[in-house]
Amino acid sequence: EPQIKLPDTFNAAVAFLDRNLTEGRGAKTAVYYEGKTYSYAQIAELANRIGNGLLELGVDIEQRIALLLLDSPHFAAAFFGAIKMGAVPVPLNTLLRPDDYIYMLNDSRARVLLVHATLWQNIQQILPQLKCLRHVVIVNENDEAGHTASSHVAVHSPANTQFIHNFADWVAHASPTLQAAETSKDDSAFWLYSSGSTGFPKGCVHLQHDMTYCANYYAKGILDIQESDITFSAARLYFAYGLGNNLYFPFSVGGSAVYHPGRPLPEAMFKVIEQYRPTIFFGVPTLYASMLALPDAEKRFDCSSLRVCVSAGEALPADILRRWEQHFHVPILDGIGSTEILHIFISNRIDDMKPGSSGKLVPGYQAVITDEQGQPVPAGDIGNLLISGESTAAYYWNKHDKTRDAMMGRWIQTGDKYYQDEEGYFWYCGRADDMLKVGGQWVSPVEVENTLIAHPAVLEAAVVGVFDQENLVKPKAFVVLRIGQTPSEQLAEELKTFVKQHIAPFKYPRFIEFVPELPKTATGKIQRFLLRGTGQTEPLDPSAVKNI
Ligand code: 3UK
Repeated sequence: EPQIKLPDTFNAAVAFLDRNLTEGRGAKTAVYYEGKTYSYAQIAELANRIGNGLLELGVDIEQRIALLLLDSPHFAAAFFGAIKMGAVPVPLNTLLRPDDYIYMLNDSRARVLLVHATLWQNIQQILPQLKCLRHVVIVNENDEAGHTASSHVAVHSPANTQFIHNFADWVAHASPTLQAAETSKDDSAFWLYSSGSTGFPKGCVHLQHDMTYCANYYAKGILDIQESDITFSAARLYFAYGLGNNLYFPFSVGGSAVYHPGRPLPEAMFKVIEQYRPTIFFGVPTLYASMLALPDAEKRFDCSSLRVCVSAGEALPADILRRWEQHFHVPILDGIGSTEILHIFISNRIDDMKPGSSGKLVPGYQAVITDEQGQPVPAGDIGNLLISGESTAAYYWNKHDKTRDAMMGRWIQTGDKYYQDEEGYFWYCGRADDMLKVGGQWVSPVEVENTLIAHPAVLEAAVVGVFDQENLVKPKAFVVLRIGQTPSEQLAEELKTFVKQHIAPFKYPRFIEFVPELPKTATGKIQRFLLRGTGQTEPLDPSAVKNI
C-alpha cells in the first residue's frame, strides 16, 4: 500500500501546480483548450496573477472564493491561485438556478466570485440578496485588458456595495509572482457542495492534503497515471469526479488535460477524443450509453489513443461495459467515489474486472458493511457501506448534525447499500436514502415533488427512480391532481416543462403517471418505496443483482 507522509506546512497549489515548474516541466502542455495549448508555466503565472488580484481585493487566508466557471484554463488557474494565497475556492455547478446560487454564496460567505460572462446573468439578478459577496470578476475570454468599459463598476443595494471587475484588466494589473501562503496540511483548501434528500446542499470542507491521497491511491495506484497521459473528462471540473480526472490527477504527474467547455454531447465527445487523442477518458454510464447509441461510431471516429476509460457517478450496467469493449477495444473501469471522500475508493482494475460490480477496495481505503445497529454483517449480506481513508472531508460547513450522522471518527457513511462477494468484489444495491443519481447528478425526489406541487393543477406528488431500457435510473412522478383537473398527455408535458423552468432542468421527471391517491404512512409520510415497484420497469432488486 502506498504510504504518504506530508510535512506540516503544505500548500496544495505548490504540490500540484508549481512543482511542475521546479521539476522542469514549465514548457510542457498542461491544458488543451479550444484549439490552443497552455503550458504549466502559463497556468502557474495566471494562477499567481489571480492570487495577487485576490490579495488586492482584500481577500484573506481562509476566506472563500466562489468559482462559477466553465472548464477552462481560467478554472485551473483560479482554483490553484486561490489555494496558493490561502483562500478557499468553492467551485459551483454551472447548471443550477439563481436560487441555488443565493444559498451557496451566502452559506459559504464567499467574498469574491469569478464567473464566466455566459453565466453572469444568473448572478446579476440576485446581487442584492448576496449578503457577503463584495466583488464579482467576469471572465470574458474575448476581452483584452483595457478594452472594456465594465471594469470596476460599483453596484449599490441597501445592504451592500458590490464591485464588478473585468478579468482581463484585473489579471493584467496583478503581479505574475506570488509567495505561497504557509498553510498547514490540515488547513481547508477547497469546498464542494453536495445535495441531500432534504434541505440545502452541504458544503464539504476539503483539506490541503486530501487531493494528494486521491492522486496517489487512485490515479497512480489504480490508473497508473503517467506524465505521458492525456486526460479527458466529460464530468466537469466543479464535480469532485471531474476535478480529480481533469485537474489534480494529470497535474500530479505533469500530464496534460483536455478541456471542453461545451455540453458533453455524445458526438462532441468523440470529436474531442479524435482531435486531442487523450489516453484516459472519464464518463458516466448515461454518456457511455448515448455514445454507444450513435450508429457506426467505432467506424466514424478514431478512439485508438485511449488506453483506459473510467465510469463513476452511478452503477455501470455490465451490458454497457461489454458493448463498449466490443466496439472500442478499451476497458471501462467502474468505480464508486463521492464528494465527501473526494474521489474513487472502490474500483475495478485494468487487469482485474468484474462487470456489474464496483470492483475491490482502492489500496489506502478500508470498508465495512454494517446492519442498522452498526454491527458488521456476515460476508455476502447487504448492509450500509462505511469507508475510512485520508481524503474524506473534515466536516459539512455549518451542518453539525449532518456531520455527526455521516462522519463517525475515521469512518464515513456513504449512504449506499452494498454487499461484498466471496472474491472481495463490491456490489452496489441502491441508496439507503431516497436520493436518485441521474446521469451522474443528484436529484432529490423531495425537491422535484415540491416543485410539482407549486403547479396550480397539482395536489400531491411523489417522485421515485425507475429503470430505463439501459438499466439506468430516471425520475418518475406520481401525481394527484386537484379536483376539477383532468389527466392528459398535454398536462404531463406541461408539468415536465414547469419543473425544468423552476429548478435545474436535469431534474425533471422523465415519466408522469396520474393517480387518484398516494400511499402514505399513518403519520402522512409518502411511502416512496411502495411506488418504486409500480414504475415503468422493475426497480433494482438486490437479489437480482446478486445473481448477475
Ligand atoms: C453514487 C455510485 C454506484 C453513490 C463521485 C467519482 O459521484 C460522485 O460523487 P457524488 O457525491 O455521489 C456519490 C454517490 O454516487 N455512485 C457514485 N459512483 C458510483 N453508485 N456505482 C458507482 N460507480 O450513491 C455515491 O454515494 O456526486 C464519483 C469520483 C468522485 C465523486 N465525487
